[in-house]
Amino acid sequence: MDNKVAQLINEQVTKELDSAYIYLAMSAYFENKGLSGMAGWMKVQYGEEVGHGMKMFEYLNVRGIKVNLGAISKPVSDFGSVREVFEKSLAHEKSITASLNKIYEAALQVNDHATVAFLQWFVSEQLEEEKNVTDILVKLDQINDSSMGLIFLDKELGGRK
Ligand code: OFO
Repeated sequence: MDNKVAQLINEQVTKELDSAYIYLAMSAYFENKGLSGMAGWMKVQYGEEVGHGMKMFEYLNVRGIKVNLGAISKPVSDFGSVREVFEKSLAHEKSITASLNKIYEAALQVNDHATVAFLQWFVSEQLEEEKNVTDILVKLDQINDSSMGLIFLDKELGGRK
């Protein structure tokens, strides 16, 4: 495998695990605010991110590349509002999409078709991740600070499996 592509995927393993940690901190925030549905939603997201990291980890193994795990940074654990949490989540997902696009382009440049095919799943997944959070932000707009609306949204998000 091309060195640059291998290095970018290696870095992406850490970024996915970093994402997991970010969402776990968001889950803790919601739990502390009594929003157990949102806390559960974030816990599911945490699990998905670990899954993403492990997919990359296994792919490097299959390609015979040694995985070098990087440091995970301390996540933000306090937020000004529910909306701020989801805004931060959307901004984070956009940065992850950009990071994946960079790997995709690097793999295309060296005609690494296996990696391009491998990354297709992540490209679709990012579309879904950004849409999920955007939909929640739209609902938060509709609720417009109504505490009843927030209780209903919390219940709805708690249904995420
Ligand atoms: Fe792994 O997609 Fe979010 O960060």
